[in-house]
Amino acid sequence: MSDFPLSAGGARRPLSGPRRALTAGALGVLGVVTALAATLPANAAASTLGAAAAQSGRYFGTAIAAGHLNDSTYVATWDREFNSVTAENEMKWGPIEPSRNSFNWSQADQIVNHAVGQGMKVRGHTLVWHAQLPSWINSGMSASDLRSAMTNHITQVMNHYKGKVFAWDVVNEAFNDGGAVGTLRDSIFTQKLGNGFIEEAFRAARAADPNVKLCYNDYNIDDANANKTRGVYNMVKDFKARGVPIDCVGLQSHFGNPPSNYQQNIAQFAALGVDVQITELDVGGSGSTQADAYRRVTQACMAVSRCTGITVWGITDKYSWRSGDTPLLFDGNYNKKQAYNSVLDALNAATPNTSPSPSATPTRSPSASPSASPSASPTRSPLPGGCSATIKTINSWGGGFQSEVTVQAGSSAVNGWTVKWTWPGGQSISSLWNGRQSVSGSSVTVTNESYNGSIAAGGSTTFGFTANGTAATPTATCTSP
Ligand code: G2I
Repeated sequence: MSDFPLSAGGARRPLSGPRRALTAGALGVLGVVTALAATLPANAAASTLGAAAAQSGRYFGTAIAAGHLNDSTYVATWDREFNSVTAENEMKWGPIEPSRNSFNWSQADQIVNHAVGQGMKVRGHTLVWHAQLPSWINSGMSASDLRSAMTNHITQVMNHYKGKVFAWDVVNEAFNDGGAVGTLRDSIFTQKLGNGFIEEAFRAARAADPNVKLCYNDYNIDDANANKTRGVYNMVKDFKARGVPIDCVGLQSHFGNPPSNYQQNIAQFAALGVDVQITELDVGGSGSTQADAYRRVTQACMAVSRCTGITVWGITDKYSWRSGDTPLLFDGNYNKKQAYNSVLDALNAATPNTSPSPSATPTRSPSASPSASPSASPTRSPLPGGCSATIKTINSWGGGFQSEVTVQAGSSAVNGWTVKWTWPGGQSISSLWNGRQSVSGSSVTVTNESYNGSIAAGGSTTFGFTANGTAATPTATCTSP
């Protein structure tokens, strides 16, 4: 299957415009800038995209690829123009967890650390997606194994970026392009976990971090009336009605022209009580046609208070995933295109009454409030040659909690471990990862998986679970054969 979803977006994918049209457009830029400058409000003279967006409380971001960070003009343009970033590929499941429960943070960290150093926001992209999966996720897995892998992935990645990422694309591109309203794309997730995998992923994400915005992100959901849009709309409405945590919808917006009802579409999602973010904007074309499309997209977002920010899918046409369409705001030589000026102008023209307001902060479902103070069971010193286990509460909410258990080897390496504890008050595990559980009444026994049984002398590994009931940290014992 192609990784590139615009085979579907192809219906609206336009305009592999000839380069000479772009050049003509670029030559016209000076005149346009002069004409527009005269119409700018006196108080709105920001000269970069990020600063202009910030005037109405919004962000303007770009996708960044770690592989281009050695291009100094790329980095300089990023720093100058943008106040938010999305890693183009580096946080996807395959790149970041290439082997099970072993994470390669380095490339994503490079992007995040640079952004944080510059005071930028960071969007997390993406936790659960059918594409760019690691090869160890495969059809040989059982449903419970895939569920454990998914929960662990969500938990570990969100924990790593806690406090740095403000919004996560929890699930990406789960809906079908054709067919009846509400049909999901066939994937390993639907095959093993059924349609409920989306809800499971959002619940696991909220348990991992109650303070980050959780988004559903997709392409071709820009037209207010399209079947695909209706499917996502119905899902968000249902999630809101049932208290499934969701805070935002991402409209990727890879297109040639925004649909005429694009603003209405943003407004209809916002009316469900979620933020809307334009997450991967790129508009094929050139010159004034492209500039006009970009202007209409920006104006549509500025017109809806819950449209909180825009991210373009790259800085320069030369590195775009669809570079033949010249879809970005800077040409291959980092010159500002006509589209750049139309976006800057539309950002500067945003009126304060459309600013995202505090009342737009999503309300959390009651089940999502974090515990005031995480607690841990007493640490026991490992016996020489043996192991010890400590249970720590990571999160708790009305009726449930999430824990992490650290298994530590003593002065000798451990090859296989078993952790046991007894629940004090009727708690029960709903999902456990990185271990195999067996339960007998209130007694729980967890043994290692094949991939995490060996612990070096003095080293440790962790497993985790979510459970029903009041958070508890019983004393656990650990034995190794
Ligand atoms: O396809 C456009 C976007 C649609 N929405 C989700 C986004 O995550 C997606 O981004 C694109 C990246 O822009 C591409 O850069 O996702 C593609 C993969 O589905 C990315 O392409 C991959 C290539 O397929 C790999 O061969 C390559 O190793 O980029 C990788 C890194 O350059």
